[in-house]
Amino acid sequence: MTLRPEDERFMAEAIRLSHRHLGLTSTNPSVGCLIVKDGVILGSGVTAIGGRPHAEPQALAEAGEAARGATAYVTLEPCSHYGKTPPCAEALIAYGVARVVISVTDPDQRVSGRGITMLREAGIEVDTGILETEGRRSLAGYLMRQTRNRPYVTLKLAISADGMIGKTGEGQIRITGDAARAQVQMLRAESDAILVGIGTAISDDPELTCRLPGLEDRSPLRIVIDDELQLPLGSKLVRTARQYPVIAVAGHPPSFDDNTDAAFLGRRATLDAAGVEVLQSNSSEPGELLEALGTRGISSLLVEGGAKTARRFLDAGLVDRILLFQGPADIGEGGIESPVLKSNIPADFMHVGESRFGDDLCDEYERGF
Ligand code: AOF
Ligand code: ZN
Repeated sequence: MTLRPEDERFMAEAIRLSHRHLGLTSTNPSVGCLIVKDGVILGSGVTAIGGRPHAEPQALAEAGEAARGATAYVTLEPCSHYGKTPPCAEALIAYGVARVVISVTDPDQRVSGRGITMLREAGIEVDTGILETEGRRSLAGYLMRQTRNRPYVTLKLAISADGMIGKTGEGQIRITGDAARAQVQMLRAESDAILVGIGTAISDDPELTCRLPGLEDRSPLRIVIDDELQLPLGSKLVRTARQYPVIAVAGHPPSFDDNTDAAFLGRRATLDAAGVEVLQSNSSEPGELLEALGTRGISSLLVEGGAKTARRFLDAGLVDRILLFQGPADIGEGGIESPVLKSNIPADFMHVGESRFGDDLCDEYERGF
């Protein structure tokens, strides 16, 4: 491995670029690629919305003839398979790139080292593992789905200064300010799906869309854990279901179709008619639901509460990242205690970030995988 001083700088730039299409390329990862010669970026590409074209051919096309002898920085190992597009490794060879710098190797069985081998066999110098931690973070959803057939799960909680996530009987209350709320909307845009429990769906009547100007179409698939199918027809979720898809997860096993429970079947038919998809999954096993979501191509899931739902995922060991937003005010009497606080984050999580949004703080914790 012969690293150059500028390698990390350009890889960081390629990773930043890949963020542009996070949540928009599933089941493909959002990959960033730069073509660089003599310290100058000649071409850049990010996996297109919908997953194709891949990043490399776009960056190469932009660089054109000048790509000959250049270095390509790619956040994921270039593909080696004839999928819906020809292999990116072949394109890099054809354009005459001299060196390829990769952050993360691709676990896809069709690639998995073969992309690197193809490049090396063509005489191209290849270096891997550059900014690997950051690269893996940017590809977390893709990597999790590829290796464990489930989405990468981020638990987001907004807590008051005294550690509460709400107040009994008061629905949505303001805990954090506008800047933190905008950040949460951005997280929604970057996620394939978002999930809440029925308690939150009823008490808060959330819409769970991304309402940032210009990013409305990046709203994630909205999922409610709704064991008995109590989601009200008048809720914002149901009323917007035809525009932004909603799944209600009933707590019965997939085989359940018991004609004796006519009330349940009636609610199922009513929700279905309102445009809400009903998915039946054993409610005591969040892993079963995650597997079903992984199979559908969902790579990243944002869990937004409430306390019971958060606990279900935490207890099952199915949270990969925790984002703890903390507002400056107390809630006091009647507060609903947060399932996690800074003081009792599970031991297998590492504190990896701390940011400020107006008067609010956001701490980020990650579990390696
Ligand atoms: C790259 N560059 O920008 C991306 C890659 O269905 P296909 O044919 O598009 O192939 C999907 C696979 O391609 C995916 O599982 C991953 O291995 C790779 N994604 N590869 O060289 C890219 N998005
Ligand atoms: Zn490719």
